[in-house]
Amino acid sequence: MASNKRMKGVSVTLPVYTFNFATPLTGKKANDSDHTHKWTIGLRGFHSDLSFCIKKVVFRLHDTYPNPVRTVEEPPFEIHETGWGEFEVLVKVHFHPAANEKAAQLYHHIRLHPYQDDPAGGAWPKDKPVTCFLYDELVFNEPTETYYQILADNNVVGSSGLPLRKYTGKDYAIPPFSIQMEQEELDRLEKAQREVNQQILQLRQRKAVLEQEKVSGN
Ligand code: SLL
Repeated sequence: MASNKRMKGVSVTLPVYTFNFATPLTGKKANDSDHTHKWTIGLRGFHSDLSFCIKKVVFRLHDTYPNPVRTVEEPPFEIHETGWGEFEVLVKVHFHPAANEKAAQLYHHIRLHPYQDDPAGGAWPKDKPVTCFLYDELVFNEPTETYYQILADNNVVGSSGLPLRKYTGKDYAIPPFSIQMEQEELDRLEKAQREVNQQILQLRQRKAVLEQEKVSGN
């Protein structure tokens, strides 16, 4: 039954990511204009095309582009362009009316250049796309009953939807986000915390020794 009633105390999180891929333009196309790269920017979820919960995505490009506001009403929620410079894109996510939610705003900085060597240590191969992935979460606090049902029907409720393991294959278009990656980050934070605690302890001990020496006049 359709209901706009909100579910008190309920919060549903949908992991998503914005991405861009870029490759240098070569040959004839490169001479037609001052554009140096072709690129794609988009928004994706982890195991479905997101159209069950998103009505449209509006990408706001740099003002140097003709018609900088690009609206995509169907999946895949992505656009293809060419250009010469990097810039920040405002990605506005509009939900279905049943959600009764304001549009969410995400930001993605388009990367055209690798700024690093190939993981193997060599120069970045010319034909290898530069990729940039940004993890994000769409959080629905106290969703309407109708929208909650839509989210539940699409397995968003009760599971993060993230893959268990980090992708290690060769497909450049697949991001590394996973439970494993999250755990590795938590482990790094915990290790850093332990090290800081250890240093604090050592400094306290050193201070106590110094204070003791002062008192006893040594
Ligand atoms: C920069 N601050 O200077 C940035 C701006 C703008 C990129 C980058 C234009 C495409 C067109 C284009 O690539 N703009 O002329 O149609 O790097």
